Amino acid sequence: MTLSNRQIADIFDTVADILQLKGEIIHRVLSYRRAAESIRELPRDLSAIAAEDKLTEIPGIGDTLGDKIKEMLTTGKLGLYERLITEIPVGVVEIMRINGVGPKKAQLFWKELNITTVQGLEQAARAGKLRDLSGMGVKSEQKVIEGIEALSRRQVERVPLGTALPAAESILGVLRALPQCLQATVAGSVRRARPTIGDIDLLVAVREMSDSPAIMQIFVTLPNVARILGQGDTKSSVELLNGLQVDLRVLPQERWGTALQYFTGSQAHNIKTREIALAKGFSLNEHALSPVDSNGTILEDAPKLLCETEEQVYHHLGLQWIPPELREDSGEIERARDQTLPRLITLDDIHADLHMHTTWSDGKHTIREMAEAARERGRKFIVITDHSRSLGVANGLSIERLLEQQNEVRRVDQALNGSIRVFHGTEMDINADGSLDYPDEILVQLDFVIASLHMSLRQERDQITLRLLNAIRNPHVDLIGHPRAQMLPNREPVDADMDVVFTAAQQTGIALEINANPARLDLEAQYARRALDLGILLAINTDAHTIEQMDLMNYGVMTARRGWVTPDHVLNTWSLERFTTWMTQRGQ
Ligand code: DGT
Ligand code: CA
Ligand code: CA
Ligand code: ZN
Repeated sequence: MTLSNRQIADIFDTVADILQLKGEIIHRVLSYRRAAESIRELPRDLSAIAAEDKLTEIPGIGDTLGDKIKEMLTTGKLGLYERLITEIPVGVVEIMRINGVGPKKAQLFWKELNITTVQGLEQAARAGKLRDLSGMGVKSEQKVIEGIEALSRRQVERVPLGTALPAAESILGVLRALPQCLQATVAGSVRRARPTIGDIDLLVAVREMSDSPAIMQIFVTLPNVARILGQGDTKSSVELLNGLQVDLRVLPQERWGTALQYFTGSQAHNIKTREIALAKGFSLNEHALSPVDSNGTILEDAPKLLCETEEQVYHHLGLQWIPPELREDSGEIERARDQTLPRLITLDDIHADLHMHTTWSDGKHTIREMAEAARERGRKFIVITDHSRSLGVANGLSIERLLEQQNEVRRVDQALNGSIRVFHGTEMDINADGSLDYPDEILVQLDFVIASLHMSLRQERDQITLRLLNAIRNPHVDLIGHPRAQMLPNREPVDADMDVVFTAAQQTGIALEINANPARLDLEAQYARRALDLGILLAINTDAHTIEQMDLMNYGVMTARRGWVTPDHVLNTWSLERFTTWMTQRGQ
């Protein structure tokens, strides 16, 4: 059996861990980590890419790692990994991953006390056996215990962007109101709009660093702070009641640009920008661009370049300013150098919402209420898409009720008199056996048809792929809703063969959804980007079950931006005329 992308990424991650434990040079460790990360984000199977001999086109994969991937694909194993795991017990790798332990200490506990499991480490720590080791003490022993406790407390490692962003905004609201605060923003993975977040990184600019302590004091005593993890003048960290960690950095206004660029990341993007800076004779960090000599040593007497804006940082590097959502070292730097970054979609481009539910199935508001709320939000047209008959749990519509609903949609549409157009559609289930939940003679009567997977999501790859193909090949279906059926942060996507799915979509001209609900964000960015490359149309929809959920559109837009999506490829940026023409032509 061939290894999946995920299995290969896991092997690379463990290799990185073990190499780090063995004290390998950090460059080698990082190259395995970067490869693992890159593989997890791939929109295609490694085996398919290998068959086209294109492994080295994957960011972070060169000849060496490409060969290792081939080895795993053909033999199901990696010789290097097999060797490494005989050298170091797996438990030691786990210990290394505990917050506050790291490779050096894991090695120490193993060599000195023969500790090879997390449980063994906890016992030793509680028995006071760690404090006498060299470099340890009562305090660091306590830290180990806390690290292990945090391990069991933290059920999920990452939280959805939809949890982190509002938490960040609410803290920023408090900080921005302080007189010492000149500006405040979120950086890190939240600013890059990753679908899940490790921790929140906030930045505040002040005129003088003497303004910092007052800000830090307010920050660490916010009402939703559970614990203070550290408090200083330049950096403080807290854990919120919901378990999220927030890092706040305070810095002088004149260094805002370099700091924002640095702390937005990603690490891979920053490695590249630092290389470019070095080639231009500068060392780039969060404080400044500092002139260096030919050995890369900072020239202390030479004046440093301070940047108050990110645009200045990128300008000094000879680059166009790069939208944060693109900063993953996946081609954005090359395009910025050529001044050819795409004009990414924004929330202002969105005129429509093509997926929403009402009281007819499992929504909370009526058709009229949803339509008026959409109009208030500036939408020019919407489609009402309640669930279909098989989805009993969601009060799915029988054929009779569906047709009855159509009358009401028409009435509401007329009553609103062109101030917003309301179309009638469905979110039809793709049944477990691959059949579609309504017959063609019913589908043909609807304005717009979404087909989605909701049940039997753990089926074998062939069956899941077949279900999607049946929907894609039906000429009455216009859009596949949340195509991978993932739930963030923990429910895995379906195991469909996405190459096959995309090829079929390309042939039939069906559109694929980016579902904006932060629990879904599906298609994810890398798949959206692949769809775009193949010329497949997209739609960004809220799938709102309440009026309030219509405001989640921005998460879909951020995801699309991460996927390099430009407005023209997205149905709901189109004019009413263009959309209706497209709709009418399909299914004929
Ligand atoms: P997360 O928190 O796991 O969702 O992901 P990020 O990207 O927010 O990562 P985080 O919080 O560790 O750091 C935020 C950014 O700050 C990161 O993208 C790059 C920068 N950064 C922080 N620490 C370091 C570091 O030690 N080295 C480098 N090169 N960059 C760093
Ligand atoms: Ca972070
Ligand atoms: Ca952080
Ligand atoms: Zn839905």
